[in-house]
Parts: sequence; C-alpha cells; structure tokens
Amino acid sequence: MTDTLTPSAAPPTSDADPFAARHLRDPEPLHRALREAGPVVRLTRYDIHALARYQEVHAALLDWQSFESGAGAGLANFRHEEPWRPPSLLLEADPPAHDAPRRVLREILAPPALRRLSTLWRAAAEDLVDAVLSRGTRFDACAELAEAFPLRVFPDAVGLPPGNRDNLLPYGNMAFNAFGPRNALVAADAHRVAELSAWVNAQCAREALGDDGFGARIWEAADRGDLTPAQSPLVVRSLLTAGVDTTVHGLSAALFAFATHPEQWQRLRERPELARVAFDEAVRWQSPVQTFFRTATTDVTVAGTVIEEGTKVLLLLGSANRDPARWQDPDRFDLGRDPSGHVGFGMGIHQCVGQHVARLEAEALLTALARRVEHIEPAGPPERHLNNTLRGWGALPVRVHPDPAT
Ligand code: 4IA
Repeated sequence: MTDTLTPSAAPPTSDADPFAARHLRDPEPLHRALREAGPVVRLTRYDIHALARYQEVHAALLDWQSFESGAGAGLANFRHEEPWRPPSLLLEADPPAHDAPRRVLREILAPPALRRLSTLWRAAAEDLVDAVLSRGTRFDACAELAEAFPLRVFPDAVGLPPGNRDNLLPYGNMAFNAFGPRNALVAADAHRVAELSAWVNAQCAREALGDDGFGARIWEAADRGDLTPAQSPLVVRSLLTAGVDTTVHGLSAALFAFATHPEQWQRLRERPELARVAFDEAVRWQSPVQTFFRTATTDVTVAGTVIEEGTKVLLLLGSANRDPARWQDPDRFDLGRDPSGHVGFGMGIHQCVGQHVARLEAEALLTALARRVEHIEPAGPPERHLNNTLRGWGALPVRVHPDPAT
C-alpha cells in the first residue's frame, strides 16, 4: 500500500558486514535485525541492497526477468569485473542461454535416472555406518559421515576416476568463498586458485570420465546436439562445484540437528520414512547455502525502494528460511512441520537442479544411521567452518549409542 505511495522512500541502512567472521559464525542476530529494519535494507559497506524477509527473497528469486544471474551470482558484477573463472552455464546464466544446459542436467539428475543409484547408495551408507561404528562410539560426525559419504558416492556417480578426490572439497570451498567479497577467506585460498581450477577442468574432459556416470550423460547430450561440445565440460564443472560441499553441509546440518534434538531423532527412528522431510527441515533450519546475489536488469521497485538498474542485491536465504512472518517458531528444528517452500535450494528457474541427488544421499545416510543408532549426542563443542557462502561445520564431535538389537 505505502509501496505505491512512496516509491522512492530511502530504505533503512546498515553498516553491518554479513561476511564478517562473527556474522558467518552466528548469522541469526544480524538476520533478525535486517528483517526487522525493513523489507529492503541498504548495506552501506558494499553499496548494495539486501533482502532478508521471506516474501521479498522468494519474489526476487521468481522474478528472473528483473533480477538476472548473468552478471554473476556473487558480489562481483560481471558487467564491470572479470569473473575468476569462466561463468557457470547454469548458475551464472539467464534464459535463453540457460535453458539448454538446465534441460540437459534436469533430465540427468531427475528421480527416474537416480533409481539405480538408490540401491547402491543405501548399501554404501550401511557400509559406512558399520565401519564408523566398528571403530568406536565417539567420532567427528562431520569428517566421518557428512564428508565421507558424499565423497564416497558422488564422484563415482559423476564418473571421476578412483582416488585423487582430495581436491573436491578445497575447490568447492574456494568457489563458494568467491561469491562473497574479497576478504580474508578469499585471500586464504588465493595461492591455490590456479592449481585447483586446472585440476577441476581436467576432470571435466570426456576422456577423464567413466562411460557410465552423470559426466558421460552430459557428453552424450553433446553428441545429440542438445549441448555444444564446448558446453559439456562446463556443465560437468557445475556438478563438481555445486554437488559436494553443499551436500556435505546439508548432511552435517541434519546430524547437528539430531544431535541437539534427541526427541526428533526418536521420531525418525520410529518413522524412518521421515528422513526426507528431516533433510529438508535441516536445510531450512541451517541453510547450508546462506546467500547469493542477483543484479537488477532495470530500476526495480521492491516494497517502495528502487533498486537501480545494474546494481547487486543480496538475497539472505538463511534469513528468509527463519522469517517468523512465514514460519511458525522458525528457530525450532521440527520434523512435524512442512518445510516445503523453504528457499534453501533457491526457488524459480535456478532452483537446485541436484536436489533429488542431495535428498537421496541424505535419505540413504540418515536411514542407515537411524537403523543402527539409538541416541546421538554432542561430545564437545562443534567447530564452525567459515565460508562466505556456506554455513557448515569443520568438526562435529558426537557420541552415539548403538542399538544393541542391530
Ligand atoms: C555452478 C549456489 C550453488 C549451490 C552453486 C554453485 C556453483 C554452481 C551452481 C550452483 O558452478 O554451476
């Protein structure tokens, strides 16, 4: 209502840096303040606007015509700044260029195409849980489960050669830092950019990939003419960039949630079919991908504030996922709620194309763990892993009580 009456009202401003270590460590207080300040907040530090409320974040994600991705999904504006790597054909593209890569990857990662993996991954999860429990009941759930499981199953599914996978997490960490400002986190990885980029690019070549994985399917799309041969390696690169750290942090979010909410673990044990909704609720609650950016294609008015053409907008996904105007008791991890509609996987034409893969990994691991473990509890303070985009853990010490019946 006031929107139309005062289209040029100056929005509230904030000098906070959402990428400062203390906010990355504990983003909720800043998110609350930004949501309460208004529907659009000007971040003076970066001279950009930020959206922290569910309604505006959701609307901006759907409005790809007004908020483009082609100028980069990070703070860097590709209209003025050279991207650190050739832009992603998916994340950093708009229709119509975005359409063909998206269509190809959507089919390759669609539920029917994953059916065969489901059987394999359930067995792999049982195997991993057995191995971890056989070594003891106190362990780092982040390294032993949340990292170990995706690293065991996902590179195989893509078709990477065995061994030689130690670069995947460092590459992802670097790529997700690069969406933020050039702060100390980016500087810390600077000496590895060339080496890690060369390594990932080498994995995307047809000859480097097995003939039975997602990678081979992507190259077959080029044979059919659905992609050009120049596009295929970049689409493979998207899998390797977006497919590892995200699931690691999604799984560690779920494990952290269960370790700190024993009654929810009991619920999962009683009804293992809740594993999927539990994973989505963990993604809502922790939002492993906390933020990304869009660029205004024209002067766009959002809730009365003009976002000038060509300027960046920060979308605070983690904040939207805990907006009390959208979620009842948003800070509670609760298997009883319906978390659908969360923006942890984004929304609209760019919504996570790998979400079925992520859910399948989570379902396999959580189901295997729920079968064997009666209780899971913290065995020490968790350690944050700081990243400009990802919210996750570096260490998650837990103690488990195996079910004597299994
Ligand atoms: C890509 C935002 C995030 C999950 C993401 C990161 C990289 C890519 C896509 C999505 O390289 O295509």
